[in-house]
Amino acid sequence: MSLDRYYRDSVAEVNLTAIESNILQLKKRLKPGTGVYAVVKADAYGHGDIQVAHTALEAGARGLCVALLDEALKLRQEGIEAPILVMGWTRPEDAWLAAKEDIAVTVFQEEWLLEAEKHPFDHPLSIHLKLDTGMGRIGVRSTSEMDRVLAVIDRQPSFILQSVFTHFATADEEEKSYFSHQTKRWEELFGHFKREWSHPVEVHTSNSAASMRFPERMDHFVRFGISMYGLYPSTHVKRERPIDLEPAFSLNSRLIHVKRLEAGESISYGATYTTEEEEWIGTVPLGYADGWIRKLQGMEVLVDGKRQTIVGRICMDQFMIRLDQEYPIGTKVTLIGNQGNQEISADDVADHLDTINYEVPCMISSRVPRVYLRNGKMTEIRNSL
Ligand code: PMH
Repeated sequence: MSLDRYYRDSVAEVNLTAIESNILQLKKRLKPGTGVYAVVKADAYGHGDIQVAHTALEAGARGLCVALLDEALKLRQEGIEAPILVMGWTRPEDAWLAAKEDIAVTVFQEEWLLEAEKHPFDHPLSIHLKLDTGMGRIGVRSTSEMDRVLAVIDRQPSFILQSVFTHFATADEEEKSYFSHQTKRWEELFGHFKREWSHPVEVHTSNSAASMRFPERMDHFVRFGISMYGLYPSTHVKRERPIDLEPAFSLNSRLIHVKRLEAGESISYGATYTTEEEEWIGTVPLGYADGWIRKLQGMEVLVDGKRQTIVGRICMDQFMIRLDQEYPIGTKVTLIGNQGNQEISADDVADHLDTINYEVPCMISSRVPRVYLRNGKMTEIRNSL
C-alpha cells in the first residue's frame, strides 16, 4: 500500500529534476540514435520505481530494465506501457505471463526455452539473448550453447529474438585489460551470432560506466543505472568526471530530544560511548530498521551546517549524536545531502561502510517515506508502510 501521508520526522527526498538532468546529459554525450533504458530494479535503487520510471521516460528514456518479473509486473500494473526488460532469471513456467504483459525476458539456456514452450502462449515472447563475456553470472558462454538456444528460438514462432546483450564486470576501472578481454569475447561470440542469425536484432552492452566513458562505442541502447541517480560508478569514474552528475537522493531527520550530560555518562546499548566532559547529546528518530545500520556508529551527520558525530550504538529506531552546542527540538539533521557549504554524500556513507554507493540508497528501508521534488517543489509522497 502507498499512503500519501506520514507522521515521522525522517524522510528521504528524491529530486526527480536531477534524474531528468542526468539522463539528458548522458543523451548529449551519446551518439545520436543511441537509446537509453533506465535501470529501475530494486525499487529504482531505493529511489522509488514508479516515480523514477515516469521521470526517465519523460526525459526520453526508451525503456526500462528490472531484475525480476515481479518488478516488471508492478510497472505494468501502474499503467507504464514502455518496453520493459527483465535482466535476471524468470521462471520458464512464468514466461507466458511475461508474454501476455509484453515484458521482455533474458534467455540463455536451451532447457529454459524447452520448459517455457510447454505452456501455451497467446502472445509472442520477446527474448533478449544474454552472452556471458566474462561477468561469470548468467549468459551463453560458447558458440555451441548459442547454437542450441538459437535453434529452439528459430523453430518456435512464439519466441521473438529481439536483442543480444552482455554486461561488463570492470567498465568502471582505470585498468582496462579485463574490459578489453570482455570486448574481444563479445566480438567473437557476437560475430558467430551474426553469421548464424539473419533477422535483425538490437544490441546493448553497456552500464553507466561504459556508456559515459566510451560513448562512441555504444550500440542501439545503453542500460543506465547508478549515474541516472547522480552517483558515479567508482572513484575512478568520479575523478574522470565524463558528466557532471547531480545526486537525486537525500536523507533528513530532526532532533527529537536534546540534553546536556555530565562527564562520565554513557549512551545507548552496550554503553559503548561515555562522555568525557559535559556534552550536548541529541536524539535522532531513525535507526537500523530504517537501513541506518549499526556500522554507521562514528559516522557524521549535519546539524546547523556543521558535522556532528553519531555516538553510541545505533538502535532499531533511534540514534544519538554529540552536538557542538544546544539546539532546539525540531532542528534539521541531514544524513545524506547538503547543509550550507557542507555535504555528506552517499559516497561518504559508502566509504564509512567500506562498500559502494549503490548499496546506500538501496539500504534505506521502505519504512522511510520518499518525498518527490520537481524544480524544488514537492510533487508526491510515498509512504510504503
Ligand atoms: N545491466 C545489468 C545487467 C546490471 O546488472 C546492471 C546493474 C546495470 C545494467 C546497470 O549498471 P549501473 O548501475 O552500473 O549503470 N546491476 C548491478 C548489480 O547486479 N549489482 O550492482 C549493480
